[in-house]
Amino acid sequence: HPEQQYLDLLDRVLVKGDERMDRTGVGTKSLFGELLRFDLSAGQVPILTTKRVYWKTAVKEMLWFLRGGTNIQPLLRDNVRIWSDWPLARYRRETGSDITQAAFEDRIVADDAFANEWGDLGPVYGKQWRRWVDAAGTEHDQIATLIDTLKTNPTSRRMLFHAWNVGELDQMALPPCHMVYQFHVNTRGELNCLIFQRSCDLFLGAAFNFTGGAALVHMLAQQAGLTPGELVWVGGDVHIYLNHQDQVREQMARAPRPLPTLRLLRRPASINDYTIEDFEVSDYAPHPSIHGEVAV
Ligand code: DHF
Ligand code: TMP
Repeated sequence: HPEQQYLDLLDRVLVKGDERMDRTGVGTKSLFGELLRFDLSAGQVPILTTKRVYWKTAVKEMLWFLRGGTNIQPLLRDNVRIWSDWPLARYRRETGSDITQAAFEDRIVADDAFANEWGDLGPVYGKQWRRWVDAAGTEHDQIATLIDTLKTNPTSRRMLFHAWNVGELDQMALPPCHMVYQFHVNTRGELNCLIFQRSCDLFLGAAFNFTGGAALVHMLAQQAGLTPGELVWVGGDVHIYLNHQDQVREQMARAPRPLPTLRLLRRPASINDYTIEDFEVSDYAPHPSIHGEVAV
């Protein structure tokens, strides 16, 4: 079962991982340099079944990246709360306020000026993917360039986009984790994707990264006249937070179920025009969700 490699990785990290403190103060067990492969060619999509994953949230996050978004306001208007903690932490730190997360989110949604000042994460994924600014001040749309190359020169070995813009890291709420996406087209016209993720929260973030990556491959393949191939995921510092260990053990005790399938219901005119309604996931029958606190 394709999910077994993920469950085995959880086990390896728990058993063999170095235990140490990390930036957040929570502490992790961690291994360095791991690789997982997911075959997308038969329609199967890596949405974990050993816990319920809110796949629409992961796809909405990917659509937000593709629209060049860096402000959490459109996410919140779409009921996606996974990025709220970082702007909230900054707001509390800089104003001394003890506002609740719900009140902060309500204000971001209702008040554009407030959202502009406090809802932005800085030049994160969306900015770098769609509007990377070079030394001369010229903007580069890495996604448009990628799609163009997929169509015109699919044997290229230079099909990738990158979010690690060294000169802007200090303005980002969080430096990019899934920082490089490289693509490859095989002789059957299948689009393969390799994600390099420098840092991975195996219990919370990983599930979203696999699903978002698979959704991206489906969209790019459709736009370039290709079919989805393989998603190869490479992790640098792959870790389990110490306060997720019970949850991980519970998850590891569950038997994976058949993976669901993903289908795009229409072909939008461009990569900018996808909406969540374009994604159909079928036969997703996961085990119940498992809650874990995110380390900020
Ligand atoms: N920091 C840390 N420590 N771990 C992360 O995974 C992480 N991910 C980020 C930003 N910073 C991060 C962006 N992606 C959740 C999932 C992905 C994500 C951020 C948060 C999360 O909390 N997931 C919960 C709730 C899902 C929901 O609200 O729908 C989960 O149970 O999957
Ligand atoms: P770091 O910048 O100190 O590495 O912390 C980032 C944390 O967020 C780390 O635990 C990895 C996790 N993360 C993911 O796993 N996936 C993601 O998509 C994002 C944004 C973060």
